[in-house]
Amino acid sequence: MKRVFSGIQPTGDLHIGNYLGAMVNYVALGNQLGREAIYCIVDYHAPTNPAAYDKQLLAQRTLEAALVNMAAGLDPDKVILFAQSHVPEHTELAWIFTTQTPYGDLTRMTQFKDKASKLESVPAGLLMYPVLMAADILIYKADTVPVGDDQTQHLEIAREIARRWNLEYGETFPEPQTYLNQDAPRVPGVDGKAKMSKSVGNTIGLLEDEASIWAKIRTMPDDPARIRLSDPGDPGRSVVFKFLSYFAAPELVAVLRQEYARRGVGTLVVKELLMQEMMKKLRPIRQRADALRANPERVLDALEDGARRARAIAKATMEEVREKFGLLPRHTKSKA
Ligand code: AQP
Repeated sequence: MKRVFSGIQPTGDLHIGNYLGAMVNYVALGNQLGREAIYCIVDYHAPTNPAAYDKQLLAQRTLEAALVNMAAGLDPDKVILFAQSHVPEHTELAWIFTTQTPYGDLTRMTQFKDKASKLESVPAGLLMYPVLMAADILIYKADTVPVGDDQTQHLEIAREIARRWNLEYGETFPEPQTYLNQDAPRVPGVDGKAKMSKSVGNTIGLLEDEASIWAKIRTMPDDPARIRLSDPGDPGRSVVFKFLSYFAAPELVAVLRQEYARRGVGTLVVKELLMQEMMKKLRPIRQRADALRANPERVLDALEDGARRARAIAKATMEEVREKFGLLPRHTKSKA
């Protein structure tokens, strides 16, 4: 059976970067026959970045992340959805992998260097993040991992960990492949520069208030090639057009590009259309989120059922791993 796995952090409000880069593919792969899809709210990853972790909010955010994924189309009858901490085998496997992973492989990770450079005191967990991520994936022997391209380097390390293990302890894990949304592998922030990230504060939240979204779109940087209205402009350099291409039909984008090039429309019109097209996609998600919020038991039940199903797979892998790793099996007391 082919297996898909991915995780999403409960570190704040999910944004359209998470949605386009990863969640859209969670749903698409979850609907494919012949694949088992496993998705996890990775609550043990959240405290690795002290700037994004809040013990008062962690449980609520974990529930909310599951709720938003269900509102975005994840069907817990078709996929396994659960909270990472409900399947403790993830951290057990992560420890075994930690003992087998060279320190230098972890210190060269771009995300580690980036995040660590902003902290006064760097938790060891931030360094170990990719090892826990490898354990999250490999404990299910998953071969396909839908993520944004910011995770490409972490997937390389997961493959290396699998390869090293298979060589040393015998064939156990597949080498998991990154599965990108080719149309939106890295969604830029509303500033048009850095990747859209919760920690940078350049996001559009999936459930954000419409007035607040419009305020962000209205003030998005304009096309740098159109300083004066008479300038021809270049939609290829315009972040507004980029966002439009995520949400509008390609025919509409093509017509608008032509109109824009012959100066028939200005950026404000494109921004208004972007708002309109984006809300067409986001409104149904909000409606489903409201319905789930009125009935949180549905989300809690889905997580409970998901953890039970995930744990059955994780336990079987750990039995195999413990034996291959050479640990003393637990002894069953004889009755005599
Ligand atoms: N801007 C993005 N474009 C495409 N994909 C993205 N992802 C995140 N941002 C973008 C993908 O979303 C999935 C879940 O991400 P995460 O929970 O690991 O959070 P993150 O990558 O840490 O998201 P942020 O907002 O960037 O958080 P901070 O600021 O804390 O680092 C992943 O598959 C990710 O690739």
